[in-house]
Amino acid sequence: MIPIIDKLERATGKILVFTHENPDADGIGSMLGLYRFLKKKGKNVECAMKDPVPEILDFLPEINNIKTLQGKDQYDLAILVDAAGVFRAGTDVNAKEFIRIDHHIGGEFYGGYDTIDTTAPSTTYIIANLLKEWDENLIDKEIATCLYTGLITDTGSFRHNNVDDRAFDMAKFLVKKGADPSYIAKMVFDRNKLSTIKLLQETLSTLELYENGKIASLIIERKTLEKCNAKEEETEGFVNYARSINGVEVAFIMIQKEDLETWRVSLRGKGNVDVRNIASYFGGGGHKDAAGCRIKGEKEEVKQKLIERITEELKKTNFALQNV
Ligand SMILES: [Mn+2]
Repeated sequence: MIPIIDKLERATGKILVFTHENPDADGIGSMLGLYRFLKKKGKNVECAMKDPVPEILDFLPEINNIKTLQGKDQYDLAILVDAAGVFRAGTDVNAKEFIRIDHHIGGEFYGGYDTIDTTAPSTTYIIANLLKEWDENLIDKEIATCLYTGLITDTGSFRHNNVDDRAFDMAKFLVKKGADPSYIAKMVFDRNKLSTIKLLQETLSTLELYENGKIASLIIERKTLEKCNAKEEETEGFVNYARSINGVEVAFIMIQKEDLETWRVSLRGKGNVDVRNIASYFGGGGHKDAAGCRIKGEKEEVKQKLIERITEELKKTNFALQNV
């Protein structure tokens, strides 16, 4: 038996399932799917995260049962999903023991029950496999909906380079279990708010290209968010418009934080440049085609630093190509 299943089967204390701050659909889908399954198993389980639920995910089953993560709550066992370490929770977590279920490379390890597969298309994929192995009959339409949602969002609707036959096998399994692909796609992709589209319009007007069109940048300042009456979570996916331009190898978006001096940077690649190298240079992390970091400084200065670093990575690629 897989160690983590054996461990959870035996667990009798208070269990927490939690995910990272600025949560995405894979983090929340993983958390809710596992939470509902453990509840059905009769476990004393809670799920919590630091930030409010992104409105776009309000359709997920069990969404109203998510608590606000607070350091003062004490747990016997805390299961972190879709994050490289407890530090990603954005707040203190009090537990006697931690387990990590994730697909990010590197990060913190808590022991032999950690279940990490860096080749998995999503964390919901890993959780679906575990639950299937543990007790397939307990996977209902609600759990399947949570897990399928993480699978389609983390794979960019089965378009990213993390997609292989396993992703489609899992999609088939979850659809058989009741996940409705058309309904979920509609809920996730076709409910844009007017404020989001207005913000997109403003954001696209900041588009700039560098290095003969190989690098593309977008910038969102705090005042633009305010002008459009939009929240930061509405910027999800904007960077992909810059990435989608023919010839662009690396696209990035800089989003100004509340303190006005920190920029949250999302980087996207197309397979030729490992954008994780760029993010990790600035203390961040992620995957080969999608990574992020935070940089402090003035707008132009931060942008120049990023462009310089990306140009370095591009050179490596050109050099590698010339030597083939
Ligand atoms: Mn993920």
